[in-house]
Amino acid sequence: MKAALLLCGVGLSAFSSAALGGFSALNMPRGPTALSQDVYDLHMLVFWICVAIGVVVFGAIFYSILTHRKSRGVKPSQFSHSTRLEVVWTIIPFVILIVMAVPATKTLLDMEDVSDYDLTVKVTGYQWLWHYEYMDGDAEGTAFYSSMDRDTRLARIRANGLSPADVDNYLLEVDNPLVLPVGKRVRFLLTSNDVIHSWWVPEFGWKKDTIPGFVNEAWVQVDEPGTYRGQCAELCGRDHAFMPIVVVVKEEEDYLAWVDEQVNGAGGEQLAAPGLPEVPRLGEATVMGLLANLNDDMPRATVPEARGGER
Ligand SMILES: [Cu+2]
Repeated sequence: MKAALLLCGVGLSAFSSAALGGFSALNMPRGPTALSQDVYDLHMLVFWICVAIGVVVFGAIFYSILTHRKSRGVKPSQFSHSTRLEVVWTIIPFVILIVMAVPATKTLLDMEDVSDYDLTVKVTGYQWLWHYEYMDGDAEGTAFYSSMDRDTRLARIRANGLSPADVDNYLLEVDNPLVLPVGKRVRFLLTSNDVIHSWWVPEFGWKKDTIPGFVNEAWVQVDEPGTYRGQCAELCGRDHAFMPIVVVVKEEEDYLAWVDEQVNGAGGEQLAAPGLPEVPRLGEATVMGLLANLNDDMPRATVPEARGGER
């Protein structure tokens, strides 16, 4: 009997640690930025408040069912309208809401504050790829399209014999990733050429819609070099699931080498994918003009339908 209990105990603890390990994989990622840490902390605060409320409410229900049931001869009390109770259950939720609202407001304000940036990248959504343009800083003028990589495209077609299992980062890899310097405050200006898309890298802690005729703003400061992946998070059409986002964050030196390659080397030519149209380049003043005068003269370029596989 003791052995069976011990076995049960070991089994249970193994199950719970596996469940906890799995939980962190299911949970929101912490991310490499101070902002994403704040978002994660906020998420966990609200989560644990919900857990506590659940435990208290269900605890009260089960306690009442078990100890005050009819079969134990308990007589129900006949009172109605307790003013004291009404006051208590109004004040407690109010306090809980304040506890959640204060850090949430602080984080939201921080998220929307795009001042004091070091460089600006304009992101334009297309059905179904992204266009990035560096509007200032060392890489000013660099612009390129970023679409799903060739191996993933091939693996999507069964006749190729290439299995998705054989492709690294299937559906999450691009030909030209967005490259950013580490520790720099990057402002994004996000817009769209055709329909609404949404630029989302989960580890950055936010997503932002890209809307035709509008320019949305967001920012990120990544403090750890690395590769961060995301996808379009808006149902934008047939190939909605096939417009991944890859952001490569490089150390200052590596970033400058990349910039040099784009500005002076062959990088620019490679990046101008054949068959894709030139996107009109917008200056800072133009973008600000657009913000003030929405829906007017939004530059449009059409992307040819047959793009896949020819690269
Ligand atoms: Cu999209």
